[in-house]
Parts: sequence; structure tokens; C-alpha cells
Amino acid sequence: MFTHPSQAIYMSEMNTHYRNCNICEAMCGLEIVHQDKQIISIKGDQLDPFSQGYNCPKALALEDFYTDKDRLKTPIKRTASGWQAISWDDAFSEIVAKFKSIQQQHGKNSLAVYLGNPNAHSLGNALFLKPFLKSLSTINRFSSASADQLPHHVAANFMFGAGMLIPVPDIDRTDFMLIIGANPVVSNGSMMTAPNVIGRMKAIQQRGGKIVVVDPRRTRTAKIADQHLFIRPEKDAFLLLALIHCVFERNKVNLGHLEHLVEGLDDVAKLAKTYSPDVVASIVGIDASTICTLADDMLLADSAVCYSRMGASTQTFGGLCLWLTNVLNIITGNFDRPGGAMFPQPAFDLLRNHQVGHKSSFGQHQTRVRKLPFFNGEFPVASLAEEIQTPGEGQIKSLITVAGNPVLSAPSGHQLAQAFAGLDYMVSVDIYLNETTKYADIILPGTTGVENSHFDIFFNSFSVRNTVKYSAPLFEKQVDQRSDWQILKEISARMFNIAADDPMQKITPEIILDMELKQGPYGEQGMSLQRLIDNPHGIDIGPLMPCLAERIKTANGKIDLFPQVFSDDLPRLQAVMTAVSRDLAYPFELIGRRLVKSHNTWTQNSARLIKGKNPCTLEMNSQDAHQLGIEQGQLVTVSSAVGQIDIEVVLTDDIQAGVVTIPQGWGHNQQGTNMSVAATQPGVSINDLTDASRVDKLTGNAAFNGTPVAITLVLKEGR
Ligand SMILES: Nc1nc2c(c(=O)[nH]1)N[C@H]1C(S)=C(S)[C@@H](COP(=O)(O)OP(=O)(O)OC[C@H]3O[C@@H](n4cnc5c(=O)[nH]c(N)nc54)[C@H](O)[C@@H]3O)O[C@H]1N2
Ligand SMILES: Nc1nc2c(c(=O)[nH]1)N[C@H]1C(S)=C(S)[C@@H](COP(=O)(O)OP(=O)(O)OC[C@H]3O[C@@H](n4cnc5c(=O)[nH]c(N)nc54)[C@H](O)[C@@H]3O)O[C@H]1N2
Ligand code: SF4
Ligand SMILES: [Mo]
Repeated sequence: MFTHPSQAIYMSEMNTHYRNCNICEAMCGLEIVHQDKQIISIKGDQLDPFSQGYNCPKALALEDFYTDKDRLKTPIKRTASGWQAISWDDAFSEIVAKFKSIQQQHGKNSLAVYLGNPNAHSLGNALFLKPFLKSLSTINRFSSASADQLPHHVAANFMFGAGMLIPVPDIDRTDFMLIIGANPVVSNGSMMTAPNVIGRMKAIQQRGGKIVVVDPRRTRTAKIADQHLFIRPEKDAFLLLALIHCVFERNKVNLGHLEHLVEGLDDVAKLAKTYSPDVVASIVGIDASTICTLADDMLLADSAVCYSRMGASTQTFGGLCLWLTNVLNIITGNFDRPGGAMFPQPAFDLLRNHQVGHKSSFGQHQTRVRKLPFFNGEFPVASLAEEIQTPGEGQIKSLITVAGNPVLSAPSGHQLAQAFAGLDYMVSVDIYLNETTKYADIILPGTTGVENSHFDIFFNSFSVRNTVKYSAPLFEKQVDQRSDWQILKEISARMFNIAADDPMQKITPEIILDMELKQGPYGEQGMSLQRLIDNPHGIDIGPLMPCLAERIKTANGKIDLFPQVFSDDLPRLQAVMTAVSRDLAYPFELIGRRLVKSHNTWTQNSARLIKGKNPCTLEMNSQDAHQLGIEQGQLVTVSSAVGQIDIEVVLTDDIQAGVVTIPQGWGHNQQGTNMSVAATQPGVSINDLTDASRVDKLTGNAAFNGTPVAITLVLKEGR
């Protein structure tokens, strides 16, 4: 705890605590004034070298999550007469006995695990999941990564030899930023940790640079940019190919210092030949001359970077998009150099023990029912429901979810709800009784937010600057509370029959963190946990440096520009060009949207974040609505091949004709949950419409974008 000097004089009982916000990926430094166990104020920490005082409205909700009366603090068990509190010991005994007996009866893989997004935002979870997963001894592992960034990992794996070797845009030095399918002004950046994205974007413009956004919706990011191009959903791979085509056609390939590090350039040239701007224009919905100018702008800039995110990854060609994004950055000389796409060198280096030439697990196994590929130790979440519901050998009979809400977050979420209801046994490690955890037999709640210590293991690996910071817990947990990592550790120990007095049991996140910092790239310069404790605002290491030659993990040390997995997937893309017209039963294409004041499915129990007008609306192009006789504020039914929902319409010209959008993360309208604040503004779940059978066939990632839907007016009774 650190006392703020000014407050020390006048209000000696107040203390000031510094920590990183761990809600989203931006790693904003916060200054929290508190008194006893009460938070007095939360604001951006001006002295944080990275975020420099920036924070978004969600940071203030850290207080709400801490004080939330609905949040679970002790284990609860579902009984015939409702949920009942049980002791930790009884809970662990029952869970481990059940898991073991189900695995004995139905095989090891009959137990499945789903890991949600907050695991990536938790030091303890990130460190203790590995032994936990090992102790479950099942191949049926799933996570939100396959509803998100899996294509980034697959591209990195095949091009650079490690799934975690993901290039990030050097936003602070670039002169030209092409943003494809990302809305960082609202999301605060993803696979691009960059607190205060707006400030960083404006700085590009102030130094004479340019920003172009490619998105079917004119987002807040698009409005700040210099140019916005509407694109048809899921057609980004064609645009990228046309841009690559222009680079070759203008003879502008420039590999810079990577000249001897790149293989497969001729194959890329051959491929791109077919995809001229003229050929792709009508498919992507952007005219050929605009595509040519875009390529020229990128080529003329002193430095440039193409940054593709959710719009490019959660679609049926996610793998191809992320591969081609890397290709474009590489062949324009904008890779591993300032102002281009670069690689962080984090103090806790996840690649420290990653061997060169490491053989990837991609496709090593396939899902039982749909034959989707295994990668990075897991199967795609789009296959979870069918793996539970399809009888036969290898069927999933029990499940543990850790910090995930797939009933609202995964495609065909309502089908997952049905699947969970049919499981023999389910456990959730979660802080709420929500749409997913209500199907559990036991819920184990960990501590969260300000009760935890924090260090961003993952987001330092995707950061636009090398910085390092440790956050101590602000408040001690109550005696009967456990941290998530303690829960995971206890389950692993009992699954493995490890004795309570085993030395392994003494390991804490801090012990591992300290060791990693000392053995990491800055260890010799004195990096350690103590050094971070002594520097509570964080330490700036500096801007990203060219480092690919040292960090690349391919067997021959070269970038593979044309990996076979991607070339094998091209006929699927080619087929789109000759495809017969769309299914007229579902004439609109549905995309999601993120909101400033909600994070995925779980922050809606904060009154300050949820207050105001219902944000869960269908945004529709005004012309489209006019043709269907739909007016502003009316209730419509949106239906897809898998489900339907009723939702209020908002008309706008900020969305392309033929495309509609619904926010992701809503639908807290289900019986049997305890999020009382969220229930006052429930919204509907977009994932009752998205279709688990729509995936990127290459990677298995969920394809949320472009879900075909129909829209009809809900006629009020008596009309
Ligand atoms: N249609 C559509 N669907 C999407 C997306 C989209 O853009 N469109 N986005 C996708 C993306 S990018 C993601 S990352 C996924 C997210 O998918 P999920 O991770 O499944 O969803 P979250 O809402 O993050 O779920 C978090 C869960 O963790 C719990 N929780 C919160 N904090 C803690 C904690 O400290 N400890 C524990 N144990 N539990 C905690 C919450 O109560 C909640 O149950 O959703 C995906 N789904
Ligand atoms: N406020 C807030 N911040 C968040 C989150 C949140 O829920 N709320 N979630 C966090 C998480 S888990 C993640 S992964 C990140 C995501 O971070 P981003 O990727 O920046 O966020 P999205 O809003 O999903 O942006 C995707 C964009 O792609 C567009 N799009 C949809 N389909 C297509 C397409 O086919 N092609 C193209 N080119 N564009 C398309 C959408 O209109 C949208 O603007 O945000 C994180 N930050
Ligand atoms: S931008 Fe993200 S990290 Fe920063 S304050 Fe908001 S939620 Fe927290
Ligand atoms: Mo995500």
C-alpha cells in the first residue's frame, strides 16, 4: 500500500494504491484512493509510463465488482430445493470424486473443460491453468480463443514457428495505418495493447500520417480515421489479395532487412496475379480505383502497417485473412521495423522455453463429430455442443468451465444451454450464477479484480511498447474466500493425489513470476518482482525493437510466406467468386458490435455501466428499413438458420445496406440466474442467431460475421 503524500497530511487514514486495470487488453494504470475496505475513487494513474493517466469508464466499475452483492463468495451446490452453500472441502471432494468416476466409466475424454476470456486477464489463472489442464487429463479442451483470435495464432504458427509470435502494429511510429475489422476506439485495442488508442490515432494524424478503416459499419474508429471504406462482410481476403497484387504489379516488393529471411515470395506473386482490383471490386464492394489508391498510399508512406482484428478473424476465412495481412506487411517492407508490424520483447517471455523448430499440434487430432482441427492444446468451441449431444464413444459427459459464459458468448449459445442441461455433471469456477453456470452442479467462486494481484502475462506479449508492471492485491480476501488459482491448484492436487504437505503446494503466482522475470530478457539488468514492487507505477523498457531474427522459431529460421495450409485453403475462397447468389430466405448479413460500457457478457451487473437507454438494439440501414416498411424504434424479429430473437430497431446510415448489427454479450434474460442488476437491462443474445456450423474451416474459429438473417416486423396485437 502506498500513501499519497498530499493525502498523508490531511487524511492520514486514506491510502492510494496503484494497479493495472485488468478488464480489457489496454493495461491502463489506475490510481485508487481507499479507506479501510472502501474504495473512495478510481482514476487513471498519471505516472503510469504507458497509459499516462488514461482510463475508460469501465475502470470505475472495479469498485462495483468488488462490492457486488450478487457476486458469489463461497461454493454453492445445486440441490432439489435450490442452491445451497457448501464448504470448500466438501465441494472439492465431490467434484474430484465425480470427475474420476465419470472418467473411469466413460474414458478420460468424457470430461471437458472450457476456459473463458478473464483467464487471460488473471496472473494466477494464466499460471495455474497449465497444471490444472494436465490433471484433468482430457483432450477435450475448449476456450474463447476459438471464438476470437485463433486465426492470428495459426498464421503466426505457420509463418514464424510459434503461435504466440504475433506481430503488433507499431501505432506510435507508423505513418499509415490500415485497420481491417477492428474498432479500437471502442474496444481499446486487441492483439494491440495500446492504452488511449484515440490519442495514439490522433498522433498519427498530427505527424502527417493517415488512417484508413475497412469495415461494413462506420464505427467510431472509422469516424476518427481519414478514410472509411465499407466492405461486404467476410470478403477481406479478396481485398488483401488485391493489395498484394498491386505491390507486385508496381514492382514495389521490398523485404528490407528481411531479404534473406523470407521464403515463398514467388508463390505469393503467382497467387496474387489472379486477384487484380478489377477482379475483386464487385465482390468486396469497393471500386477498383479506390483499392489501387489504397495500395499506393500504403506504398508511398515512409512506414505503414495493416492491422486486422475481429472483423477479419471471426469469419469463414479468418486464417487466410491473418496470413495475408502478415504477407502484405512483409512485402511492403513494413515488418519488424519501426512504424510497421513488430514483435514485443516482454519481461515475462512466454516464448522463453519455446524450442526452435517446435512441432505444432495443428490438426494432430480432430473433433469426433465434425473433424475440426486441434490446435494449441484445444478444439474449437463451435464444436462443443455437438460433442456433448452426439452419442457414441468419446462423447462428453461432464464439463468444467473456468471464467467463461459460452451460453452467451459462443455461436449457437442456446444449443449449448441445452447441451449443458443434458450433462451428467458440471462444475463452474465463476463469480456469478449466470446463463452458463446455472447448469453447474457446483459453482466455485474465486476472488476477482482488486482482490487479486496482477501482472499481464499475455498482453505484454501483444503490447505496442515494452513496459512492465506488477499490481499487489488492494484488499485482502476474506478468510473463507479463495483465489481462482488456489481453486485450480486444489483441483489439480486432488486429481493427481498430491499430498497437502508436498513442496509443490507452496508455489504461488508471485514465486513463478519472480523466477520468470529473473530468467527473462531483462533479468541480467536486475528485473525481478522486488524491482516491480519498488516501482508501483510500472517501468518503461522502451519502444519495440526489430528482433525477429532472434525470436523467430521456424526450423530454418526463415519466414514462410506461403505455408501449405493456407494455399490448400484457397480453393474454398475461390469458390466464393463463382458462388450462386445468396440464400433469399436470409437476405441480411448480421455482424456484432462492442459497446464502450460493457465487456463481453459479464460486466453488465454494474449499475453505473448499465444505466441509461437500452443499448441492445438492431442497427439497420435506413434505406433497407424503408423498403421493408420498418420504422425507427419498432420491434422486429431477426431469424437465422438456428434461432430467432425480437429486438428494437435503430435506423442509421452508418451501416452498409444489407448488413445489420446487434451487440455481443447481452441476453441476461434467463431464468435462474442471480445477476439482478443485469436483469434490469437484459437485452437479447446475438449468439442465439449465430450458427455453430459456420466456422473458418481452416482454423475451426467461429464465424460470427456475416451470419445470414431475415428481418420481419413484429405486428402488435390489435393492429
Ligand atoms: N457474436 C459474437 N460472439 C462473441 C464475440 C463477438 O464479437 N460476437 N466475441 C467473442 C470474444 S472476442 C470473446 S473473448 C468471447 C468471450 O467469451 P467468454 O469468455 O465465454 O465470455 P465472458 O463474458 O468473457 O465470460 C466471462 C465469465 O467469467 C466470469 N468472471 C469474470 N471475472 C472473473 C474472475 O475473476 N474469475 C472467474 N473465475 N470468473 C470470472 C463471468 O462471470 C463470466 O461468466 O466471446 C466471443 N463471443
Ligand atoms: N468496450 C469493450 N471493449 C472490449 C470488449 C468489449 O466487449 N467491450 N471485448 C474485448 C475483447 S474480448 C476483444 S477480442 C476485443 C475485440 O476488439 P476489436 O476487434 O477492435 O472489436 P470489435 O468491435 O469486435 O471490432 C470488429 C469490427 O469488425 C467489423 N466487422 C464485422 N464483420 C466484418 C468483416 O467481415 N470484415 C471487416 N473488415 N470488418 C468486419 C465490425 O463492424 C467491428 O467494427 O475487444 C476487447 N475490448
Ligand atoms: S481501457 Fe480497458 S484496461 Fe483501460 S480502463 Fe478501460 S477496461 Fe480498463
Ligand atoms: Mo476476445
